[in-house]
Amino acid sequence: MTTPLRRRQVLGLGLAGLGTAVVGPLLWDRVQHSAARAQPAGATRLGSVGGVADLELVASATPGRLPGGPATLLTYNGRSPGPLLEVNAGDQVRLLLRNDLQEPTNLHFHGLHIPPTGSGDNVFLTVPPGGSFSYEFTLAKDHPAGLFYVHPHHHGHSADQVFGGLGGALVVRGNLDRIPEVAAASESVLVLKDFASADGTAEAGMGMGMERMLGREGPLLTVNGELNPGLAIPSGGLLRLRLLNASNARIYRLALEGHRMVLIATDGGAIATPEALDELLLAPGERADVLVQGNQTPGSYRLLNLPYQRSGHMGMGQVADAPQTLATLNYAGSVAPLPLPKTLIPVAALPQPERTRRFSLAHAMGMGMGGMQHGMGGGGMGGGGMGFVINGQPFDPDRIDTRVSLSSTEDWLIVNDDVMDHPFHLHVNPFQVISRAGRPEAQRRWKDTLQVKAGEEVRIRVTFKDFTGRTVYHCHNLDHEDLGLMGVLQID
Ligand SMILES: [Cu+2]
Repeated sequence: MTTPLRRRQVLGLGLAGLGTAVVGPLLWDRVQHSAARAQPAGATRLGSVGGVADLELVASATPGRLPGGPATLLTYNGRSPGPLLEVNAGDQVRLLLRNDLQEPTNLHFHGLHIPPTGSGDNVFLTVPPGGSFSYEFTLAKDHPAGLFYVHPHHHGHSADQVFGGLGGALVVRGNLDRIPEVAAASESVLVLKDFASADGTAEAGMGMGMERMLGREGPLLTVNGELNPGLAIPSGGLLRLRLLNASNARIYRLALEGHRMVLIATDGGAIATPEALDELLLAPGERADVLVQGNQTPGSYRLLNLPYQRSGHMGMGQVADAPQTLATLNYAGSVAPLPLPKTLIPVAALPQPERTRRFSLAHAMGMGMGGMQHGMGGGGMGGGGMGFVINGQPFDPDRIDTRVSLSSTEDWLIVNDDVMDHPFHLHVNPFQVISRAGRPEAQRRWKDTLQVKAGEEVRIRVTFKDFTGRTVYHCHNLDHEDLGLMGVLQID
């Protein structure tokens, strides 16, 4: 997964000349853990063998280095991002999580269609400090192939732990990978994540309460833990970039100099027809799979993060006014031109909804401490009792907010009644966007995380398939989630 650095660029944030700007590779040698399992310590990639994935992730605070000095990073197996996990549809997955942190944690299998209960995608579990838990589930044989996201989801700690470095990509291989043109492409998984600088600065000049209210962004923009890694493409070649926004709150607006990005999958699902894009917006938790053709004059081209103003910033915090370089695409060699696929995988229309529900996302001032205890978590927030609510209520793990029937289909109106953007995420079942601000979506696509801008209203449709149990929906700006923007869904 990690591409050798061709050229390092230190971001224009007063960090020039501070030397190595690498998070992941530096941590490679620092892994001290040796498990009884057949995994090389410090491996960048862990996969399944013979239909069984036997995986282990150790969450710990690891000494590392960021531009500006030494820093403590939160890592899986000594790495941030954690090792790339690679499994096949139909695999039996056993994943032992060991918690070497000083606080509770757990795992969420973001985007996977697996049970939300027991040892599945159960975010109500607590793995205490020094404890461990074995997540065990089987992926259906027809589970969508795609890019998924493993990250901590312990309410009150999610944002701190993701912002500190915990998270990693999970690839499920399947039908999309067998399309000949897609199979012929070379592939890079790019985990996009911003870090606070070594002195802990997220957004300079703002109190912690305000940072958390907006959602913390860091000034160091990394790809697979590196600043400006190189990506190689031959003339005529096809490169499949699998993009994951693993940031706490940062929304990326991506563009590749001189090239269009040809979208083939959104979140965890292929689309029906490839779609050429000049730029791509990726909110936290969102993924996109794009093909890039090596059809330009050989040279170097930057993968850029274009300026994006999150709603509600009102001039506060860092909003870059110039494109920032994330990675560099370098031409090397040539091959006979590889074609783009013409069609991908049909996305069937969901049945007509049996009912429509409305979810209003907002913030609330001056909430009583009793009501906000769950929302505040361990982080504290200052700002005089400000939190976030869905339909007027902050998260309470002991309250069921929404009850649905197994196999039923519903439309959900996600209404952002706030002044901030709120990327909406539903666990376990993917959804389709029906309309945005009353305008129908051009192409059906599978989503599990969706940017909903301030003031916007989006209609999504979801069928609650296969699994009963309790799960959640929430804002994937994880500071907002920890501050209460989450609801409990019971599927009966
Ligand atoms: Cu939010």
